[in-house]
Amino acid sequence: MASQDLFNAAAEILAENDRGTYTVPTKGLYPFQWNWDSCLTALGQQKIDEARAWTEIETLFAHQWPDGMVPHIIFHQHDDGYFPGPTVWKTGRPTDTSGITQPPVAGLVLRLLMRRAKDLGTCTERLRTLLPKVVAWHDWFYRCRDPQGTGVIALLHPWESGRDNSIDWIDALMNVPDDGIDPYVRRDTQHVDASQRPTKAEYDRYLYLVQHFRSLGWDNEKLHDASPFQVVDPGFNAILIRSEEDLAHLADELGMAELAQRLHTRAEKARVALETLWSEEAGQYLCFDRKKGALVDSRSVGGLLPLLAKAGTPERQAQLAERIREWRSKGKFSVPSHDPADPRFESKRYWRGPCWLIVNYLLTLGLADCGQGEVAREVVDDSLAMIETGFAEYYDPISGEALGGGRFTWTAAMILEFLR
Ligand code: 9WN
Repeated sequence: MASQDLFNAAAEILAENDRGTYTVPTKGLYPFQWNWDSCLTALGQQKIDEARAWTEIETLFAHQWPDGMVPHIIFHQHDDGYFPGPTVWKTGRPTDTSGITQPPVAGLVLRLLMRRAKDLGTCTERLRTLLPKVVAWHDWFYRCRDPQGTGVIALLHPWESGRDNSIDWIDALMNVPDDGIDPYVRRDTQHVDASQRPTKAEYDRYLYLVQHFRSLGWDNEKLHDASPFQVVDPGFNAILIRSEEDLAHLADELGMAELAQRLHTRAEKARVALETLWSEEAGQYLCFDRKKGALVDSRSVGGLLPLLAKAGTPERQAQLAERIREWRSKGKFSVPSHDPADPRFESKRYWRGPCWLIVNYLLTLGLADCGQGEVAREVVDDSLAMIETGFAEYYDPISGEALGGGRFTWTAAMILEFLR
């Protein structure tokens, strides 16, 4: 497709999924506002309507919890098409929300929006209001998800990672009980072929965790220690570090030197802690299971994302870039969400193998920063090639086939970024 046609097709999807002050990921399958979807979508929206992009993020932060947490779903309107809905979460917020969070891309997105701002005065004003809220979210992460002060934070639910059914979580998740769960009916498998979605055994545990946290009144001062699932994800932590540094730069630009220093210092500590997740044997970063006290033997794309935080030595960064090429050579397109050489790899099942354009985008930012521009260009080319099969939720890295939900918002937004 010619660039202008692609631009128009992507813009049409953003418009179609726009609900005025927020955007749904796709009609039917995901009828509410999702946290990291919205932030990444704002990047695409900026190309069309800068003011609308800021509104997207402001709407999300209008539903921040008093303790600083920013929920992963905001249930703006009633819709039975998605499970689990507000009656399962029961978080008791004025507008219903879920009770867990998602990858903190807001900070890095805000810096990009500012760098490309057309109406600098208005954007600066909007940033002044948003920045303290994003900082409060980061403070929440380190207070509630790293109570021992290790420098890295833990996820308490696979949905928080945004990489829901990754092989990274299998072992830790199977240690979560599956008894006493209220009867439920999944809706996702009514929209999408079940072979492209998580299994029932996984959903049972996802729901056990939700019910367990609900029974603790969603009190974030208690949840970490009480959770049977505590996993440190290098990808999630890298996003947090990158966003933290971007917030520090923005704070500096706003003349908030003290805040900028505090954020820089915390990011530095996190960067050092992230290196404890490096595995020489795997040649990449791995998750750490806090309950077990051990690294997780699972080579997923989460372990390549530290490129985004410019983590590690140039040698380690080169190894991560090498992984991307190696995984691509076993299929056809980059970047599979898991090493195709792993027998547990599944090319069509959600986060067990398929390529996701948002992850590709984050990796291209990191690759470019780490002096790996050539690999970054290959990732962009592959992303543009896969889009020929449709603006899908994810793609088979071997065939390039469009999978999951269709006419997907953040996929369209990423195409607008790649066309830049
Ligand atoms: C649970 C909306 C979200 C993304 C996640 C993706 C998927 C939800 C689900 O869809 O997760 O949050 O029900 O499968 O894994 O990254 O934010 O697009």
